[in-house]
Amino acid sequence: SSCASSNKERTLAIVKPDGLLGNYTDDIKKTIIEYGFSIAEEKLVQLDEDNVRRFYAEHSSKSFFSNLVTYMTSGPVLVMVLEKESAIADWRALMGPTDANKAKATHPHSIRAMCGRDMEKNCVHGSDSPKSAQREISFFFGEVSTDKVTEHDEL
Ligand code: RTP
Ligand code: MG
Repeated sequence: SSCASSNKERTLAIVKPDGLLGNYTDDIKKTIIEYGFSIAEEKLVQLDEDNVRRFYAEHSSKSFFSNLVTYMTSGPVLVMVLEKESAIADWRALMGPTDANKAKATHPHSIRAMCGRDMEKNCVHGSDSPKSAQREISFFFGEVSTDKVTEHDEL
């Protein structure tokens, strides 16, 4: 109907380096489509340290931060804007809990159960609120910050 698009919400999803290198991208995308999301934007990028420090700035004081920077710069990532009604909450639910071991135990059909490994290597990211989604989408697809991210053309 003519009003359908007004209910749609956008969220930022990332297939992290372990997901990409483990060849889970096709299965993840299939699941995304099955669950009714559309992929509005996508690009493959190689993040550098500065990109990750800014993207995950909320975690800068955490003990795991330097490991997170190493992990997220270890290979290319696939960044996507997903669109549907309740996209933010629904994508978080589809990813499953942060700890992939917990995901395997309690959310066996989640994406992190499928391709994650532990508390850190959990193969996907999702925005956690409307405010985060807006910030993260413009981080990767806004006119100002996009050129700070090097496009990875070969994969
Ligand atoms: P994300 O932001 O990537 O979607 O993950 P999340 O909301 O489920 O989890 P968050 O608390 O925001 O943590 C961000 C990412 O940091 C890594 N992490 N490592 N070793 C650890 O204790 C630890 N805790 C978090 C994970 O890669 C997590 O997704
Ligand atoms: Mg988070």
